[in-house]
Amino acid sequence: MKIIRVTVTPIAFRDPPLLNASGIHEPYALRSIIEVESDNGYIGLGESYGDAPALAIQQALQAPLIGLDPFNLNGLRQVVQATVAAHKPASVQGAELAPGSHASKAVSNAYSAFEVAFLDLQARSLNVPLVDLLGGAVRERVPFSAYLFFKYAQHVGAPYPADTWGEALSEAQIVAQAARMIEAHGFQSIKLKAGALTPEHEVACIKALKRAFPEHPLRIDPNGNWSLETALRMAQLLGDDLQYYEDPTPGLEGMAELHRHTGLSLATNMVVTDFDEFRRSVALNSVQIVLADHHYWGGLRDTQVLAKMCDTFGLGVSMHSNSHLGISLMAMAHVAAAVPNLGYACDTHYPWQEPDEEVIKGGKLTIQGGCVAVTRAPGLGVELDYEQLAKLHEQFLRCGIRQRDDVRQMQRYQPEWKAIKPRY
Ligand code: GKR
Ligand code: MG
Repeated sequence: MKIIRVTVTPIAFRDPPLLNASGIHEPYALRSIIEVESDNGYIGLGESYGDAPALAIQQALQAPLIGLDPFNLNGLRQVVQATVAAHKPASVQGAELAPGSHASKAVSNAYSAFEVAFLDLQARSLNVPLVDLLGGAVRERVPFSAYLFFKYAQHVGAPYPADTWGEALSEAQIVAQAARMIEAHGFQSIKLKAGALTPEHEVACIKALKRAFPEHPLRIDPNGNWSLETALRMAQLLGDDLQYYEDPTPGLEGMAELHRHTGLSLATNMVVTDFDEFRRSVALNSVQIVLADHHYWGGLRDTQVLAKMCDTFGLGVSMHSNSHLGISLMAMAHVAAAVPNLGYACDTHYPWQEPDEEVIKGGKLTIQGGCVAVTRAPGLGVELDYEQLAKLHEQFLRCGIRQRDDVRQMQRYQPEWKAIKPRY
């Protein structure tokens, strides 16, 4: 089997004005859609970062991958390494919440983007679901959590009509957001993205959620925007309200000290983002739960390796998310289905994406009872809708955004806004 076509299409889709530690989401999120076609007529799909540095490498890989056997993942890795070495990607400022833009992750990001498409292609040609290539599903349905954000009602400059979620800044508005998300998708656990408003207010919102949803495990994620002192103070206020405390304070050392003082379970997608940081985290006992993300951990197979290592070192494992569409959601579901020790509902931004902006046939995938059902059709079990792909590509060309920058976007609301970490 030989690859005869590789196409990387950048797309942009509407993204609500969601607040976070860096600032605020821009009106459009960027992704790339990857197609890898083999000489027996199958097409494997992938979805990855669409920010300029990641996209440049993905596009540079289109030609050198022609002729490769899609079963040759070691060959893919060699081609990716050579292409990244030739490109020397630079680090991007203001994008620390978009791991796709970290220069140090260039090889694992690019490898992952194509590994998923290669595995999809392998599975389609073998007529099996992709999860079977990962050892088979230990669960048919993968749990996800309701991912809440503080948000404004409308983007600055009103580039398109306001979304239907409205403003969410107060306790009551956050509880209403959770209620709507749970009503629509049946989520069984709740995550609040924090680090945006004052820590005391964000903790008060957790308390309000606890009163409204006493049975739902809760998490708060300030993205390292609280000093150690603040994180300790908030831990006291939070008591045992949380299932886990996600990235409250920056750095492996800070997290280790927080755990030493509080005994709380700490989760991360910020201080353990590669195997070297994993090793250092184990030595310091910095975190107890690693939030994997195949997009920057080097693909579906390396995510399984990470999960195995978590098991070996007695750590929990779950999954992190950035803004994404259905190909990524299904890739997450297939790998999560093949991770026996997945102990917590995974994150997903998916409910925030508009129903008319899915790139797969049939529109948005359903999340029911808080779970995504793992497809049993060959490969990832999803097909590209080429009209939607063309529409979202057009939107990419028009929107003018080439690199996520939540800091610069916040400066459009507050010109004096600065990137400060930790802010509180
Ligand atoms: O989309 O604003 C966001 C999130 O803050 C995202 O960028 C983070 O990477 O969801 C992520 C997280 O759990 O840290
Ligand atoms: Mg996080």
